[in-house]
Formats: sequence, structure tokens, C-alpha cells
Amino acid sequence: MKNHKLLNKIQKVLEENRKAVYLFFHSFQNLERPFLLRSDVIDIFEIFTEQESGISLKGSAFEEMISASEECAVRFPFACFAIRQDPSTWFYIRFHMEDIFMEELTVTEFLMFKETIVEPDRAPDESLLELDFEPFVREFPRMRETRSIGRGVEFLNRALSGRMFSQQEEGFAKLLQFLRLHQFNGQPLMLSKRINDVVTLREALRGAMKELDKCDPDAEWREFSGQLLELGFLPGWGKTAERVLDSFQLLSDILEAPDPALLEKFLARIPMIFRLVIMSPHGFLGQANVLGKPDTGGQVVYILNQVRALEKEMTLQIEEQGLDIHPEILVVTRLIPESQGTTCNQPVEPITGTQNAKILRVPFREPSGDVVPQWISRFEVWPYLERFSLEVEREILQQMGSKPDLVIGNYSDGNIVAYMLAQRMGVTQCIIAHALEKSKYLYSDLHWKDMDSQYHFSIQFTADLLAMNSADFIITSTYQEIAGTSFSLGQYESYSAFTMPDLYRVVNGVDVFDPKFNIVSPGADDGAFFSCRDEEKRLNELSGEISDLIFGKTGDDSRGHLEDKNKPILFTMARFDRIKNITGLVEWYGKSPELRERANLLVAGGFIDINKSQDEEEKYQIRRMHELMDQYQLDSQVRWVEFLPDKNFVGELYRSVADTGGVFVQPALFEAFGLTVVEAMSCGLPVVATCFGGPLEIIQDGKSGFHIDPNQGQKATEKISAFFDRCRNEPDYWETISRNSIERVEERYTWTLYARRLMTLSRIYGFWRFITRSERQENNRYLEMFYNLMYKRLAETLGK
Ligand code: UDP
Ligand code: LCN
Repeated sequence: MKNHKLLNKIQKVLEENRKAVYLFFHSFQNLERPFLLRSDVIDIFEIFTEQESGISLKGSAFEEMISASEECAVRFPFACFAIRQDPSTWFYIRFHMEDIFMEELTVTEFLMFKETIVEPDRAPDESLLELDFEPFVREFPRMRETRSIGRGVEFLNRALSGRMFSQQEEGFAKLLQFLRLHQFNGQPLMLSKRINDVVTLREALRGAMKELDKCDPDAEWREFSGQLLELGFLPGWGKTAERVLDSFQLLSDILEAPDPALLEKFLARIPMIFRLVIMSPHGFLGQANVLGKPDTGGQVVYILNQVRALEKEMTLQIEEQGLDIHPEILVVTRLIPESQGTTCNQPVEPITGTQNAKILRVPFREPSGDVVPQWISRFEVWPYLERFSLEVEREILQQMGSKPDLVIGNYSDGNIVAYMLAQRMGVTQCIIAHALEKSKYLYSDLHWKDMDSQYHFSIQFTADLLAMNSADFIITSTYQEIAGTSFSLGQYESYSAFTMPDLYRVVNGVDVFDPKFNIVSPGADDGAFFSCRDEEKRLNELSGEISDLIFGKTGDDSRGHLEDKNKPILFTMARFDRIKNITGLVEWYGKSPELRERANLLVAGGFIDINKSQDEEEKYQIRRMHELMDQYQLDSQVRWVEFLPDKNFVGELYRSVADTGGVFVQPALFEAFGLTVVEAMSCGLPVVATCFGGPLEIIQDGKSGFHIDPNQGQKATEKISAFFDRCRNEPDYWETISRNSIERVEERYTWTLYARRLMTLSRIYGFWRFITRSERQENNRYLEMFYNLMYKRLAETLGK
């Protein structure tokens, strides 16, 4: 047994409290399920320790183990626990429930134990394909501290520059090689062929800096470039003499004494990203009339804002480097001929508010070559993606005239296509998860066979593993998306070890300590979402329409009529997915006379007429909404309107709700990030949001909003009622939370901060990709095999 401190302590408890441990496990005999979650194990333990026979285990190492149990699998006479003290400390223990002994298991043994429970008729499958990515990164720097997770770039720079410059001259030669790479449309940038070794570079730098010292700092490149060109320097170092001198000094300092901070600063200004491709195939990706369509939500909003911010930042940076080049961005999605009133049937659509960014749409094709005319669900896209990626590659080359400098994937399908493109075109690959499915559906890995006909998770998780392990860097919106919290697993962490019985077993799928992870949080569109106190900007012209929306009579597209217009409004708005828990909120409200007395409820989402919906999950939620409105007789206190497609209108609605002294409620069972939360906060509307997912980090509970546990409806309504009471007693309280919300967003969640950071990361990871390319070959080959033998086979089978 490895020398885990906790294990030794548990061993001692077993020896000293054998009887209590036996009786604890004895209570497992009545279990109806073989798999227990952390909350189940804790509940069983609490009930047991309330009895006399259990008291001795209270406060012991055994209790410590129970609270850290991520899951427990039971098959008589064994109970196996996966213990997670934090993302770095996972271990597995097996208890013999009759003989009361324990032993540590390897991750493989633990996963095999689970497999035998799911498939009791099969012998333990020693030969099942086992995936382990650890050997490929063993020689690569890895972080150790949980607080460093999500700050990979700083760590990577420190670690790799130390390594690269340990043999200084060799390191400098690599840097020189990298600087000679840059060009745009065949025109070389930065260094000419004249500078072909480090000695020449040093000399040239000395000469150039002397020249520049004599120049007016504001002089532009064309005014002083003559001498520099002679020395071997090409455009790309800066717009003004001052900036060029600064870049030369940075490089010269690095060549004198390499330092990671200097290197980061220097790399961050190298002009190397001019053409960018953003992949997002599923759903309806357009600029109007798309929200409310199936599979279409925050990801689309995120991408359009991202593009505008990135183009602005790229233009600014390219200009600062003295180049007259217009960056180009293509957002690539699926062309849907039957476009349901959207522009998704147009092959090319310029993005408003940009100079040179477009949506490029490429259709899915059947094996016969016929175009797939209709929208298809994100769960069904897999058989089309490889062919799609080939056509996309051709279209990109045609549109851009050259390969892109960076490909960014979004969600599982966009990420796997980004992988295909980056591999074939040899470009830097970044991925963004948004909301992956694995953590949304309980036991989606273990019981994959039961769900595969509907969801095809076997393919999706394979795609996720490929994308995560091939990406040069990964952007997340929050920390917990990577590594979770003390009580929940991170979205990425859930890929570190899992099994899909009879398909494959993953013992090291992703490492949350990998320096490829970086937190770069999105923001809200400040043109639409601004403070309710900004009277000049407010869209007062919409007040009549908004008043109708909130207080109007029941119609075809609304239900309920708010009788008491003087109460503050509780507002919620989301896609009608199960996970958003909107009907959960309506039920809490229905059951809480206190809350009903204090506020009206406004719900925006879905359709009132169920026949208008195309989505099964949405239909279920619509049915449930009607049932709840009837059951709790809510028609005079709840106003339900259909989803709202116009962001400017939505912005003014948040502000109008703020005018009533109201709040925005986001009650999701899990929310990957939660753009609505940031939008409402930007408008100064206090937010009460789920503690599972992004809102946990966005909001500081009690300061810039409030957290609620979506599994504890009564407590949630009590907390909201208490907020309204406090607002009544302390006239400034609502205002304080409102102002703190705006401050919080301005400090952390803006698109300008996002774009600056993403551009810096792209350059730095691009650089390290170039430097470490030979070390990554084994990993790439392993992925290629996994792609061909597993992903492709699964996707082709689904297509038949
Ligand atoms: N949204 C909207 N109208 C609606 C519902 C949502 O405009 O009726 C917008 C909302 O303003 C936000 C996005 O859709 O910009 C939802 O993003 P979020 O991250 O909150 O959730 P997702 O839908 O991505 O899960
Ligand atoms: C998907 C989600 O479910 C949201 O939580 C995010 O805010 C959105 O994508 C944008 O990343």
C-alpha cells in the first residue's frame, strides 16, 4: 500500500472500531443501487452515526474518507471507494464488508470493478483497450500546486525557457529560427536572410539600437527603416522608433540573460496571428433569429462577441507593430438549406461590427455527396464531420488564400474538427469546451450502452479525448471548469479516469495540472448590457413594449398576468433545457407563500404552445410549466413569455426589472459559465444563481450577488425572501449589491480583457509548439491511431 497518510489512519480505525465499521457496511445490504454518489455516501454515514453503534466513527479518519468519496461501487462482499481529497490526490480503496479489511486499488482495478457490476455476465476484461496519455507528457513540465491550475502559460514559460536556455547558444539559435519564420502572403517579416546566426543577430541589434537612439521616438518605420533593412531587419518590430527600439532592447536583453518574463513580453508582440478560424458546426449559427432554436444558446453569443473583440485587438496589435495588414477571421459552421427563417442557408455572411470577419457555412453531406438539407441535433453530427472538415479546409484556403495561423474549436464537434484541420494544416490548435455533456448526464460513461442510441456519447467522449490531448492550449471560462471544487469534479477532471465497459477504459485521459489550461473568461456585450443608472444610453423608447411584455394580458405567446404591479420582479431567462431548472424555480415559487407575497415572477423561455417546439427536452419543460402554473394557481403572480431573440431588448428588460428593485435568478442544476449572469450583473440587476458551475466564481456570495443550491429549493426561496426583506429595511442595500455587481464584471469579465489575453496566449503557445514539435510526435501518432481505430469506426457505424 502506498504511504497515504489517510490510508494509514483509516487502517487504524478499522483495527480499533471493527464492529462499527462492520455495522456501517452491513447497512449497505439494503441498497437498491450498486453505485453511490458522494452525497449518497455522506447521507448513509450520517444516518448511521446518529445511532449508538455508529458514534465512534464520528470525527474519525473513516469520516474523513467518507466526505472525500467521489463515488462508491458496491458488489457484495466488496465496496470500492474513489477518494478525491483534491484534484491532485485521488486514490482507490476496496473494503471487504464481511471480513473488514481494506486494500488500495490501482485506477485500473477500480474501473474494472465498476465494469463487472455493469456487465455481471462478463469476466473481468483484462485485455480491454486502456488509454493512458501520461507517458507522452512524462518528460514535459507539469504543475504541482492546485492554485496554479488554469495559469498554465506562466508556468510553461518559466519551465520551458529554463530548459531551452540551459544550453544558451542552442536556445538562442532556436529563437532565431523562430523569428525567421514569420511572413505574410509570402512577404517575410522580422528578419531577412542576412541574419542567419546569433552572432550576426547580436551585432545587427547593436547597430540598429545605435541608429534608433538618434531618431525621433515618434518617427514611423518608413522614416528610419533604411538603415535597419540594411542590417537585416524587416517590418514587424514596431510602428514607431520608440516601439522598435523597445522590441530590440527586449530581444537583446533575452540574448544577454534569458528570462521568462522578458520572453513572454517579447513573444506577446511578435506579429504572427493574422488569420484565424473559429469552428462551431452544430446548432444555428447566425446573427439574428437564432436564439430559441434547438442547440443554439450562449455559445453563439460568445463566438460573435469573441470575434468582434479579437478583430479589434488583432488590428490594434498589428498596427502597433507597424504593419499594414488587415486580420481575417472566419467563423466556420454548418450550412442548413432548410434554415427556418435564419440566414443559415447562406454560404458567407459578413459579421456586423467587423471589417473583415465572416461566417462561412459548409454543408454536411451524405456518403453519396448529397447535401443534408435539414438541421440535425448535436448528438447526431459525428458521421458527417470528417468529410465536412475536408470541404472546410478547401473553403478556408479559398477564402483566405492561405492557411490560418490559429484554429479555435468550440464544444465537442467544433473541437474535433479543429483537431482534424490543425493536424492536416499544421497550425496551432486551441479548444473551448463551453458545456460538455459528460458531467450533465449521470453515469453517461458507465452506462453508455443504454444511452448510446439516443446520445452517442461513446463517440462524443472519444472526440473530447482526442481534442483535449491534441490541443496546444485550452481556454476555460472558470477554474472549476478544469478542476472543480472541494465538493464537485471539474468538467475536464471528469475525463482523467473513467470507463465505458466493453469499449475502452481511460486511466489517464487528461491531466488538470497540464500547463495547456488557461482561464480566460468571457464578458457581456457592453453595447446591450450596461448599467440601469446610465440614463443617457437607456432605450426608453422600448418602455411601452417592455411594459406590455411584463404586465400584458395572456395571449398566444404568453401565459399569466401580474395583478399586483407594485411588487419587485424575480426574473429568469434561459433555454428550456432540463439542466437550466426553470421549472424547478417555478415550483419553489409556487410552494413559497413568503416569496409569492414579496415578488412577482417573470419567466422568459421556450414556447407557450408546445407544438411550436422541435426539441424533446424543451417539450417536456413546456408541459411541466403548464402543469405547475395550474397546480399552484400561478396565473396572477407568474408571467411566462416566450424566448427573447433581441439582445438590446433583453438588456433593457434586465434594466427595467432592476427599476422594480428586482433580481435575476439563475437556478440551473449546473451551469458551465452563465452569460446571462454576467449580462444581468452588467446592467446592475442583482443576481441569485446556482452554486454549481460558473456562477460560483462569477458572484461573490453576499457581495456581488448570491448563490443558491438548486437541490435545496426551500433554502433558496428563503434566501431570496430574506434579500427582499433586507432591501425593505435598508434602503441602500439593493443599490450596494447592484453597484458591486457592475464593479465585479468590469474587473474580471470583459471582452477586451479576454481578447488581449487570448492573443498573448496564441503567440506564446505557438512559439512553444514550434520549439517542442519533435517531443510531441509520439503523442500525435498515438492520437492518430486512436482517431483511426476508434473515433472513425464509431462515427462510421453511426452513419450506417
Ligand atoms: N438568451 C436570449 N433570449 C432568451 C434566452 C437566452 O437572448 O430567451 C441569450 C442570453 O442573453 C445569453 C444566451 O442567450 O446571451 C444564453 O447564454 P448562457 O451562457 O446563459 O446559457 P446557454 O444557453 O449557453 O446554456
Ligand atoms: C454554454 C453554456 O451552457 C453556458 O454555461 C456558457 O455560458 C456558454 O456556453 C458560453 O460559453
